[in-house]
Formats: sequence, structure tokens, C-alpha cells
Amino acid sequence: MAKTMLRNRQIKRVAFISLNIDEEQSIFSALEYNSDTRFKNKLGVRPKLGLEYLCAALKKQNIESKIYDQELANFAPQELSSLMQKNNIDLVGFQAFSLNIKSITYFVQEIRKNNSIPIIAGGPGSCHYNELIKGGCDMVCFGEGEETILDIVNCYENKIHIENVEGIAYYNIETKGVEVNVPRAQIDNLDTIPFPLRTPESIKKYYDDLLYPVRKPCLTMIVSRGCLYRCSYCYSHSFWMDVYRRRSIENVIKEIRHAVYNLHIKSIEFIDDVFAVEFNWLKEFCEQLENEKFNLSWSCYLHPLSFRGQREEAFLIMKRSGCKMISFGAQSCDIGILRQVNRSPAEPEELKKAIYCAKSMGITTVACFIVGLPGETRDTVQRNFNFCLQTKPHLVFFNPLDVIPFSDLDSRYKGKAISVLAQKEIFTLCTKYTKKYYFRPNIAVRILKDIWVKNPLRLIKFITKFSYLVRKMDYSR
Ligand code: B12
Repeated sequence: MAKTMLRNRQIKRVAFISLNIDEEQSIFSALEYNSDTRFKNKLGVRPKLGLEYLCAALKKQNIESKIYDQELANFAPQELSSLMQKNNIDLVGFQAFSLNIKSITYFVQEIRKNNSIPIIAGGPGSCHYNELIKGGCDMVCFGEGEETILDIVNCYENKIHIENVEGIAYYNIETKGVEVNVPRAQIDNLDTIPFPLRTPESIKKYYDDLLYPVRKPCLTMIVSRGCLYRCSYCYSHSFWMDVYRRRSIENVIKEIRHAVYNLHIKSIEFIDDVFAVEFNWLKEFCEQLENEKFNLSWSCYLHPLSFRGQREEAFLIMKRSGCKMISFGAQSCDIGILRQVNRSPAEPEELKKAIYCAKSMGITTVACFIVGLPGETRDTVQRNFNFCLQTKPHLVFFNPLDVIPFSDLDSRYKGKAISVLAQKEIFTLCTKYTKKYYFRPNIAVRILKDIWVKNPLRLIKFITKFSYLVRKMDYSR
């Protein structure tokens, strides 16, 4: 626990920390290995968009901030602690995921050894606020952070009382307990939020070798917050309080224009849970993007039911405006499983049509499956694999189910077994089917052809990295 409330100080420099989500990698490997050996074969490192938004909010108040990304720099806890001291940091903010809570508390304790500065956390892992505060964080921010971070700064500068900072939990030094303040209303108009803070240099450091159809430098962007779906294994809809908000087309185009002319980007990865959602918005957006003649390529995530009924028209306008790759969150093709996770039994048929439709237009397709959902058996996984062999998406992923704390699935099963498959078998099946898919000569040739057509310069890199990773792949490690 934090021992004192470190108020009455000026906050001039803020450090946001993004740790690896793998605890062992985050704490122990960072101590043992240097970054070159550990990150050589990573397929990609994405910008931390949520933190870039926070940096922009602070910049508007003339507060300097910097993102320390462990995926790029591989700092050990002691190193980070010294950096905070050396760089005269006044406030440290960790981005929390359920999977890195322990690492955060380890880093917090290390930072506290050399620095008497406030340490806060926020992000999707904020639901673990008790653990974070008991682990040494002074405050935890719930939900979106652009307004809260400014109030937090004001609180440390004694301009606002801690009890009046909406949307946080904090350690009360008087009661020695954790207090939870009233929630903060979500920002009504997303267009009022400053664009994420990026620089040409920061963009160059990030890459995703799987996104082979798009050219670098690539930017991640979102056009909405929240998700209209309520999939039981996902935490996104809860995090965004079951509200879906979208930016105006003008606002998105303005951000793109700025990125094209000032950051010289060549492509965009839209990382909304489900991109666009409404056909009319999509149509207008794509038309405006095409008219601007930015010559950008882009990718996005869609639901199997996205633009059902108008799919052909939707994919065509997407393609015309530069869409090169669509990832579908398939999760399962078994109707019983889909029903159990609050998804529609119509999905497998619709997904099939979506994959065929996108491929016929020359758009690269990706299908992602989760192995281990309720009702999963060896047979259902085999059937998902058969579905892939039949529809032949360019890339296919079989990921083991990670039960996200506080998700609907977590509350329903409360630590009990979710399917008849043991964890080890789930890992084995994911490894086996991923390898089986890519080792099929017709599948491998199809991917290589697609790269050759869309981005031949990526061919050698993709082959070396991807084949290494598929060969070495073992989810159980
Ligand atoms: C795109 C995406 C990815 C992408 C890119 C992530 C990235 N680095 O940008 C990829 C595929 C790489 C990815 C990876 C992972 N993801 Co992800 N991802 C998302 C997704 C769909 C959007 C994230 C996003 O950009 N949101 C938009 C920005 C604006 O919001 P934000 O990041 O949450 O930030 C805001 C607030 O959270 C807050 N905030 C954030 N950090 C901090 C810190 C402080 C100090 C403060 C005050 C506030 C604050 O302020 C920000 C601005 O408002 C979300 C679902 C969703 N819609 O949120 C899942 C989601 C966040 N991911 C999730 C998970 C589990 C992961 C992985 C751990 C998966 C894994 N097992 O590897 C990794 C973690 C990797 C990492 N370190 O980033 C979960 C998190 C659940 C949880 N409780 O931990 C989510 C909610 C989806 C789900 N399955 O339920 N992800």
C-alpha cells in the first residue's frame, strides 16, 4: 500500500508504462536477457493507442508525457525505476490488463524504492483495482481516461479534492482502506477528444508483420468506442459500459489527413472491436476516403454478420477506398457453442459468404478461432479446422481461451472447467491445427501468392519470420 498521499506537487512530466502481458517475460526475462535476443522473432508490436490518447489530453494542458513500452525497450524493474528518477518524472501511470497486474505491482514496488512520486494505473485491468491498490498504486482510473487523468493531475496539484475525482478508486491513508468514487460519465461527443499523440519517430518503431498487405508506416486508429455485441468471453462491452459511441466521418478524416501530411503514413489498421457497424456510415466514410486520394491501404476487424444483406456492396466500397485485409472474429463454427457465448447460430453460414465475398474482391481474409469455449470437444475443433480448409481464409488463428476476469464467462463458471478439454489439450489442439493449416502446400502457396501480388517487398521477411514462428509454435510453453 502507498503510505502517504503525495499531494501538493506540480506535475510537469508524466510517464505512461506499458508492460508485457506475460508476467515471466515482463519481470524475469527482462532481468536476464537483452532486447535483441528476446524480440527478434516477434511478429509485431502495436502502438499503445489508449496511452497516446492520454498523452494528447495532457499535452493540451502543457504537460509533457512519454510512453515507456516494454515491448520495445525491454526494461527491467530496476532500470525503469532509475529512468523515472533520471527523467524527473512527477507521475507514473501503468496501463493495466488482467494478465499484467502482478507485474505492475512488482514494478511499482521497485519504483517506490528510489522515487517518492504518485503512481497510478488504468486501462482494461482497472477492474483489479483492489489488487493494484494493495500492490502499491495510489489510484486506479476506471473507463476512459482523457478527462480523469487531468483531474488526477489537478488533485496532486491540490486544485481538486480526491473525493471529487470521478471514475477512480484510491487508497485512503486515513481509513487505510480502498475508496471508490462515483463513476465518470463517458465523453458524450468523441469528436471533442484530441487526436492521439504520435510522432513520425514513434510510428516507425511499431510494426505488424502479419499485416502484409498494408505498407509501412502504419498507424492504429479507432472510429468508435464500445461494442454492440455482448460475447460472453469478452470484457470490452463491460469496460465501455454497454454503450457504443462513434466519431463523425469528418473527425476521422481530419485525423487521417493530419497523419498523412504530418506523419507520412501509408496505411491504417482500424482496431475497433467491430469496424463501422452501420452501412450508411461505412459508405460515406469510404467515399470520402476515396475522394481525398490519400492512396492509403487499410485493414479492420469485422463480425461474421457485419453488413449482412449488403455485404457485396460494403466490401466493394471498402476495397475501392483501400481496404486490403479483413479479420473476422469467427471464434467457433459450432452452433451450440455460439449460442452458449451469446452469438448467433447464423454466423457460420454468413462467415462463409463473407470470406468468399472478400476473397473474390482480392481482399486478404483472416479468421480467428477460440479453442476451449463452453461445449468444445475435439470434434468441434476439428470441424472448425474443416471449415477453414473449405473456405481457405489467407490466415487462420486458433487461440486458446483466456478466461478474462469479470467477463460473463468468468462469472458463469467461477473457476470451474468450461469444456471437457483440459488446458493442456487446448494448447496442443491450437498448436496442432495452426501448424496443420499452414503446412498444407496449397494454403502456403496461396499466402505467398497473395503477398507477391500485394506487397512483394514483404515476402522474404514474412517467410522467414512466419515459418520460424509456426515451426516453433507451442502454446503450452
Ligand atoms: C485492438 C486491441 C488489441 C490489439 C492492439 C492493442 C494495443 N496495444 O493497442 C492487440 C491485438 C495487439 C491486443 C492485444 C491484447 N489484448 Co486487446 N484489445 C484491443 C481492443 C479491441 C481495442 C483497444 C483499444 O485501442 N481501445 C481504444 C483505447 C482508446 O482505449 P484503451 O486502450 O482502453 O485506453 C483508454 C482507457 O482504458 C484508459 N487507460 C488506458 N490505460 C490507462 C492508463 C492510465 C494510467 C490511465 C489513467 C488510464 C488508462 O484511457 C484510455 C483512453 O480513454 C480492446 C477492446 C476495446 N474495445 O477496448 C481489446 C482488449 C483491451 N484486449 C484485451 C486483451 C486480453 C489483450 C491481450 C492481453 C491478449 C493476449 N492474451 O495477448 C493483449 C495485450 C497486449 C498489449 N499489451 O497491448 C482485453 C483486455 C481484458 C482485460 N481485462 O485485461 C480487451 C478488453 C478485449 C477482450 N478480450 O475483452 N489487443
